[in-house]
Amino acid sequence: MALLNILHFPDPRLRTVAKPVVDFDENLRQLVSDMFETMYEAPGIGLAATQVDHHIRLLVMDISDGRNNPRCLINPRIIAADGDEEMDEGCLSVPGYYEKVRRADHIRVSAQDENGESYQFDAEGLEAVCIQHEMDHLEGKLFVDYLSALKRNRIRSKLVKAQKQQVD
Ligand code: K1U
Ligand code: ZN
Repeated sequence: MALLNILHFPDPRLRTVAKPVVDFDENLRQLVSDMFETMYEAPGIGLAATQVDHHIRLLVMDISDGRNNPRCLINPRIIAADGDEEMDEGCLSVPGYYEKVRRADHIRVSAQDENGESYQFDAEGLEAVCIQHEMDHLEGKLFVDYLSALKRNRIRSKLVKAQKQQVD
């Protein structure tokens, strides 16, 4: 098991569009395990492979209060979406900032598990929001992209300043 480094906005690697997973092998299962460890330690309720500089269509999540309901989505697709809601979102790649984002409230998702088995499920509320947030990462998109340019640039400046202070 290993903790992985989480990329921070505005790192350009966060803009990479992830490629489909084709090999369901031991390397993939090790990455999934490391991503869960990294997400729980952060702590976060989700983590996309993009955030740890692996550009494949893989995300992990656990929105349960007990942190005991791990879920791994590989090659996820939203096959139906309904309603919309506005919810405060945070991001481990944009540390310290929470902003409201409007997204679909109910979604039906198709994905594969670590063994390549396909499955489908319905999600709503925070689970639906988290899946959409993580799937955006796989497209190189961040929640700050839904904000005004003014807000996004303010966040960028503050994070760049904080990152420089960490190096100095
Ligand atoms: O960076 C990420 O993609 C993870 C992100 C997921 C997310 C949060 C809120 C709405 C949508 C998506 C986080 O987990 S940020 C941290 C967070 O929200 C949290 C952390 C610990 C306990 C509860 C929430
Ligand atoms: Zn995020």
